Amino acid sequence: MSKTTNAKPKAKEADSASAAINQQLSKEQKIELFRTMMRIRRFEERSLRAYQAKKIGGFLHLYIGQEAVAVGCCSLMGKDDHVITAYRDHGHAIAVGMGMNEQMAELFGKATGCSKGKGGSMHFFAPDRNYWGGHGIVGGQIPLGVGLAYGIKYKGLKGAAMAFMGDGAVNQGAVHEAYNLAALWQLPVIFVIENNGYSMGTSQSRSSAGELAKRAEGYNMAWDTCDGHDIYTVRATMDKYLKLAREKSAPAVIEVRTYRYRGHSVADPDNTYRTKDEVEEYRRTKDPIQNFQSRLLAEKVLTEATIKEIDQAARAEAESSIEFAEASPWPTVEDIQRDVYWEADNPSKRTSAGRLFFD
Ligand SMILES: Cc1ncc(C[n+]2csc(CCOP(=O)(O)OP(=O)(O)O)c2C)c(N)n1
Ligand SMILES: [Mg+2]
Repeated sequence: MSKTTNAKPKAKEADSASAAINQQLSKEQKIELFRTMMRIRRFEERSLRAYQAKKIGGFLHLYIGQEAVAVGCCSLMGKDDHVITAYRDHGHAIAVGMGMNEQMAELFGKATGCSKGKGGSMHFFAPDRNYWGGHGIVGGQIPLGVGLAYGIKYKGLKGAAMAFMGDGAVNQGAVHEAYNLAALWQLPVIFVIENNGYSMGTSQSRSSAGELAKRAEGYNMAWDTCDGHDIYTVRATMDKYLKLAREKSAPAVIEVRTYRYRGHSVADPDNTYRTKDEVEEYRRTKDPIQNFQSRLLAEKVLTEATIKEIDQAARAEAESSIEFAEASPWPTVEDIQRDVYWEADNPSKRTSAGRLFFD
């Protein structure tokens, strides 16, 4: 993985467990964070097997290795906070509370899926949980995240939008247009760069000049970096900037350093741009679930027995989501044009003119 030259102090990473936001966690809440990370990992592993069995078509971008980022960030959400991300979106969906059944059904293309089987892996949505997807155009979700923040401010709410992107997305022009408006209009948005070191098969050092989050300085925005393998650090860092966003409507760019163990999409070759040793080294020394597990064992929050129980329950839940997806109906032909344009679904309220579909 390419090295970044981070000039920022890392003292906060030394003991993020002592940050107030982590100190105030109850034993049950810590177990819940751990359980959510474990559920993401088991869901992803099970969906990979289903993909290999040809039950899932299209792409499948797994979140394995990055669990502490989505769970850490989403665990801080209040009722007026919103989340939007790219196509690597299963982890965030579980982190905001979406069930495995509607996720697996979506992967299978079934009508009971979270997007009625019409979105697939890259387009998980749960507006009722303030989760706005699931977007396939690299960086395309970032202006939309600024729109969410604009809505929050316009309505006078004390919320914030978290707009997630990868390390490759930072080079998209639309991201810079979004930064500009967020800073100009002082919108409550946190741009979260999940830096897993690669965009497809291109390492950060081959694609990006300078330090990623520091680009915020050009827009007079706050920025920071943090270790994304440690959920306490993610929470401590994000809490600070979420509070500034909610209370002072201040935007920020946060780079969270993480790693993905699987190929970009599971159908992609994974041995051409990085070594097996590199992946193994991350697994052995930085795995976010192992890290948190060790912490919680030391804190006497978990025991070997409870870890096993949580793991088995997550596996069983993933397995039963497969059964649910298998048993679910396919979307119908009649349904194909529904949920595409709001105007088509609500003709009596339509105010625009023009044709919505091609003949
Ligand atoms: C505008 C656009 N260009 C190219 C692609 C093809 N593409 C899909 S994912 C990806 C890499 C993005 O990497 P990164 O932002 O680091 O996210 P990660 O996959 O690591 O989560 C590319 C180039 C695309 N989907 N959209
Ligand atoms: Mg990346």
